[in-house]
Amino acid sequence: MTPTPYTVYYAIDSLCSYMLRYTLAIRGPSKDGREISFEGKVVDIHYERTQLSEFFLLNVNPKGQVPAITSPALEKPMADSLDITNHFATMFPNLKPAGYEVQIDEMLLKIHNLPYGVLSFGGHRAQPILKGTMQAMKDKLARDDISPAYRKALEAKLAPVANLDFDTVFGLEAGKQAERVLEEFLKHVDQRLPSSEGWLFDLPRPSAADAHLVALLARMHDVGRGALIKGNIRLYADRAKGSHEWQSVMGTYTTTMCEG
Ligand SMILES: N[C@@H](CCC(=O)N[C@@H](CS)C(=O)NCC(=O)O)C(=O)O
Repeated sequence: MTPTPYTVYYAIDSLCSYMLRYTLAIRGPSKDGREISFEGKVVDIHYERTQLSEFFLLNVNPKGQVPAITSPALEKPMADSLDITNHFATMFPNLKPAGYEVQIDEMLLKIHNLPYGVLSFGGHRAQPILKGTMQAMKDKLARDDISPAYRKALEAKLAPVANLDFDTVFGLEAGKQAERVLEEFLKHVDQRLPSSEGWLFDLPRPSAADAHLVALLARMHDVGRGALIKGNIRLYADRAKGSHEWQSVMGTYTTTMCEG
């Protein structure tokens, strides 16, 4: 049977992209023997900013964010690492083994409700990069040779951040507050980890919850917040990062453009 083809738009310095790509790497066998194939397309979100291109905004993700997927099997492109993970979880049972769906969904939601943007960029020199993205949108909008549809898409992307006070939102105080939230979350995680080998909820194989969690822990390490990851969680993260699936996703990269 021909595998169903998917195109995965991702960035090499995007946490949510790593969450999705590691999910795909650990997906295991499909429910019905149908395989899928992937073509990866790198989107440079912080320097070239191709997520702001007319093609990407109008044909892939109007939010101008990665990850996103397209496929002849989908009615329309799909964005958001969690939605995409849930899509693949219906095809690959290892991502949400029977009987563990509620716990895995709860963990995934907790991860995605964390202030991981502030944890990644808070008080950090990545702020100029984010400000640069905003300026790039303004520069494109200042041109008079862009199509009305592209203009509308850029305006919609700019609107939620146009008045953002970056220095407060990503400031030192916000970073400290976000660290407290992360510490509470890590206590929750600690209670759901096995004491030695194994994965969340004592499962024998990583689930989607592990995929998103390991990527988050790697990002925290890479932005210099590794000291918050201690004891059993640190051992778990190191075990996962030693796996060939994680290494097949990471290659020689780290999860961020920041030097922690
Ligand atoms: N909730 C989304 C968040 C996606 C997101 O924030 N993507 C970031 C990279 S991690 C992005 O594309 N940023 C570029 C931009 O917003 O211009 C998900 O889980 O996929």
